[in-house]
Amino acid sequence: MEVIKTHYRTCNLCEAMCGLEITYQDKIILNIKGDKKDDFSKGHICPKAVALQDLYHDKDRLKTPIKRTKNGWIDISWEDAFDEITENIKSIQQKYGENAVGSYRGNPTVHNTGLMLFGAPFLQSIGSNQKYTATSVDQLPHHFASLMMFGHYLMIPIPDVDRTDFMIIMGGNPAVSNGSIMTAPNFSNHLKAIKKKGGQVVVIDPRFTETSKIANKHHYIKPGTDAFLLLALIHVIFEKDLAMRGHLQNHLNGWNAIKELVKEYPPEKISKITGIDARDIIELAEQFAKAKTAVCYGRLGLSTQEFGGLCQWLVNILNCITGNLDAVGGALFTKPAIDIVGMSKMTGKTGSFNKRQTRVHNLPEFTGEFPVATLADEILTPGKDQIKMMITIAGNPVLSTPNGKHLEEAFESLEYMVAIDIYLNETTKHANIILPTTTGLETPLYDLVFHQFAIRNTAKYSEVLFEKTKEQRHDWEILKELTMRLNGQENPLNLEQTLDYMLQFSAYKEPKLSVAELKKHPHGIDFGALKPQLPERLFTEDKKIELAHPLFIKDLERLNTKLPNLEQEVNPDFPFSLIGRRHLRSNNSWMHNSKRLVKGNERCTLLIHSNDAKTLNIKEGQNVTVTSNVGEVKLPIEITNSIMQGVVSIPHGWGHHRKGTNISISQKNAGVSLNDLTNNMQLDSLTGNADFSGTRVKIEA
Ligand SMILES: Nc1nc2c(c(=O)[nH]1)N[C@H]1C(S)=C(S)[C@@H](COP(=O)(O)OP(=O)(O)OC[C@H]3O[C@@H](n4cnc5c(=O)[nH]c(N)nc54)[C@H](O)[C@@H]3O)O[C@H]1N2
Ligand SMILES: Nc1nc2c(c(=O)[nH]1)N[C@H]1C(S)=C(S)[C@@H](COP(=O)(O)OP(=O)(O)OC[C@H]3O[C@@H](n4cnc5c(=O)[nH]c(N)nc54)[C@H](O)[C@@H]3O)O[C@H]1N2
Ligand code: SF4
Ligand SMILES: [Mo]
Repeated sequence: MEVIKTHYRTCNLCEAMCGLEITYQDKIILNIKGDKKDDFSKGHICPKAVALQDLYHDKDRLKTPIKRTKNGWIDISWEDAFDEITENIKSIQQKYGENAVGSYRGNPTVHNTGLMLFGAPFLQSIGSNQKYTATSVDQLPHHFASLMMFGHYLMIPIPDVDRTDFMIIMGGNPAVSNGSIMTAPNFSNHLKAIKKKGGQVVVIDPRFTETSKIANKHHYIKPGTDAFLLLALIHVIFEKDLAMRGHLQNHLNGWNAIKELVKEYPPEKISKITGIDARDIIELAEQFAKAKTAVCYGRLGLSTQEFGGLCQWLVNILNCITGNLDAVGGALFTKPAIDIVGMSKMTGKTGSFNKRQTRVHNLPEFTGEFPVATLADEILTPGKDQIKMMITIAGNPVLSTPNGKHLEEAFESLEYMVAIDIYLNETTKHANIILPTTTGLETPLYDLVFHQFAIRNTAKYSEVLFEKTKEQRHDWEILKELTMRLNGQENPLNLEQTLDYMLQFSAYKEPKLSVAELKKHPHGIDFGALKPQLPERLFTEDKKIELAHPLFIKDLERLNTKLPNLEQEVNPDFPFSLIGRRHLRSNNSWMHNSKRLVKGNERCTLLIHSNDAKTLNIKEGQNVTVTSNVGEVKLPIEITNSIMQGVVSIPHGWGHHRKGTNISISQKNAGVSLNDLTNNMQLDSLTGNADFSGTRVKIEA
């Protein structure tokens, strides 16, 4: 027997970047706990990190390539798999053109250094415009607002939670999600600290969430109406003469235009639309503007709605006109050791919008990708540039994109499909070949994205804990091999060498950074709190913040056309609004194969207000049918008083009952898929992001 050893690494499952301390012996994990010596996460972990061992030992996980045949799946060699895939890419492109090969990259991409570094060259070697990712069912509106206002799609302001006196949280539940586009491990503790020092936390959400429980105040809001609320808050701040230009006064374009246009949104008019009392709106605006420091943070629930682009723009405006943008205690920009934003000065990659449109629904490109809600129709609709082959990488769009059933049908119609994934699941079962990868404890990790979104400037490299077996491949090795076969050029750098190359541009010179140096700091390096960086960091041509970008002004017209509808109360065919939710022991759609994470009470339930349950005459635990204009699901109800009347909620990421998968524990805890109800035609037409919060349903016993 080996001696007991300890390994330190960062958890790769969500955005919090918690440091882990793992003790093990002979490839057996003895314990996974929080790394107290990691200054950033200070020993915090959640139950998902402990399940990393389940992922490592999971018998259902694929280790060698498999190929679908008439008689079921068979193992094939890596060599044969690479040959077959490259032949198919080439022949399909020869027959139908370059754009006939589509790709979708999912969320674990941004948690995987290899996929981050080797994904783009791979897609370049394919040369197709038909590129999709999970961004357009998630944070696209943040990128959109950043590109239009600051000139760079990754310049997203991060709440300075440790130094703020007042925080508004809209459409985010960081007490469960552990924070998103705001890497702050143990987020609940940061909130408690704001309260402890006499500050305030206000949550605005259609559900009284786990975060609301920690906050000082909660306001229920009707789903999809946040843009109106934000306009009213800004209205009050200007009307009461509480707006201030602050240190950015000489770097703001469009101040007066904003002041003028919000005149149309007095709280009295907005109150009925949002369901929030006018006095509460006024009070909130005043408190926010008068607080010494304050920050408004809007996350997933704010982005995945019909006016997600306007919402994220208005959040930035609210922070800016109260002097809290680029200010300590407000919203600040990061400068991590590998600074992708800073490096754009060399690469020129700052983001793009509407350079081309999708073929079927004429939707805009954003930074090289199209909105994934339109993917099924791009596959199913005949014509030039129709997608005939798909490559999915670390994604499960059948469960995670709107109208999953429609996408299943589309995948079935493809001539060829490849999935780079660890499981045979709801999406990958449609592939002809699945290329399995290492994951979690077997992979090296440098968080290229989450250091860029963290509340402090930090750097950390995690080495592999368990070396992969001879038959396994890392994601980056697979992509590198395929790229070489497609473009004929061998990339001379491996993963560590690529990171070394990037680290040499670090703004931090002490210590001199390299992968070797980072390995000497297994608990990470802290370069301090975020600092104001404007106007120098701006990427706009005139080095000014574009407050009143014409695209947003124009989109307000679209918002205004909604006013009469929203004032009308209920849609008789579909009287309920449907929203999603997350659980601490789920991670999107793919961690339900860990027994420890799915045990206990059924979690995939329909949350419904007690008064609504009474009206419908349905009882706790009873099965109901939920129907939208695209589909229906059956699931048990859970009665509560902590959701707005007229709103119901189904957690996202379930629906593992589909046949032909090999995820045995997930199948036993199947639940239903929220995205069998959401509509792929329902979008924020400004950004192309999916509109989940606008889903309307009816409920029958
Ligand atoms: N209605 C509704 N829909 C939603 C949401 C919602 O709140 N409501 N949330 C949205 C959000 S925020 C997101 S990010 C998306 C997520 O959407 P997706 O990214 O499409 O889905 P995931 O469930 O994250 O699936 C990840 C896939 O990657 C695989 N995988 C895991 N680790 C690795 C790895 O290391 N390498 C490789 N190659 N594969 C790996 C898993 O097996 C799984 O198949 O869903 C979105 N969809
Ligand atoms: N445990 C766990 N952690 C996760 C994940 C997970 O699946 N499980 N997923 C990770 C991923 S990929 C992401 S992107 C992040 C997301 O992290 P968060 O942004 O915190 O996302 P959610 O927890 O889905 O919270 C969204 C909130 O928006 C509310 N909401 C819905 N519609 C509206 C609306 O119209 N207006 C307002 N104001 N609120 C609305 C919902 O009630 C919900 O409370 O979490 C990450 N962390
Ligand atoms: S909060 Fe996120 S990063 Fe931290 S242990 Fe849990 S899953 Fe991992
Ligand atoms: Mo996400």
